[in-house]
Amino acid sequence: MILVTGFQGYGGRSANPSEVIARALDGTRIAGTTVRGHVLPVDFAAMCVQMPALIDDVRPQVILSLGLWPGEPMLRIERVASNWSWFELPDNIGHRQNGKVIEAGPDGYLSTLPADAMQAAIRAAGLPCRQSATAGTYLCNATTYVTLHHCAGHHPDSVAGFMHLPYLPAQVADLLDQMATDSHLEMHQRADYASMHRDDMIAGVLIGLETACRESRI
Ligand code: PCA
Repeated sequence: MILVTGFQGYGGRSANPSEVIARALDGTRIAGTTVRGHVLPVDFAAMCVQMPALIDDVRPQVILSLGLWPGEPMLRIERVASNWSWFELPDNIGHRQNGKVIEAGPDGYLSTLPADAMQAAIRAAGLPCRQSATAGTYLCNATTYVTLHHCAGHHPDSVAGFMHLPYLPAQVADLLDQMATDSHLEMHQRADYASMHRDDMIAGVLIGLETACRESRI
């Protein structure tokens, strides 16, 4: 099995591209293996319980979690999860996790996905993709950390990691309208207008997963 997770909307946004992509991929077959798409709540405490339980239940060989990074212009494969949370925004139940993700955990984990090969394959298909050395300090980093910590202790043969996604184009169209209505900032003062079409995100994620399966001999 392959596990793909996305998140609900958060920070006042009704949609999250990662939810759209996780739902779209649910049931897809890759390399003879079925994809299970699951949407996680934007809730630190619930994620800390649900993610390990989901991994124990699905027993996936490949785990790719997805989330929105507002303003990111391309698919962004995360290399590192750190044991540090600094929630600038409360999660959807109003909690701000400021401190360690797991109190007794190590300082960080490196993604076990074949990031170089995934990036090369996605780019070869004509889709923009890069790697990053920080998944931030919000829930996406915490989810990656919890996943890698759980796999290290209980599922050492699974490969796991995270990919951040840009906004969907319709979200940026709404932002532009909202900005024009609010008239608080000039357009050049914001840097979160990049977007990518849903079909391109799906194509890129599928290529990434195919590559991860091939490299893991699945
Ligand atoms: N992005 C947030 C959390 C949920 C999401 O989609 C993040 O980057 O941490």
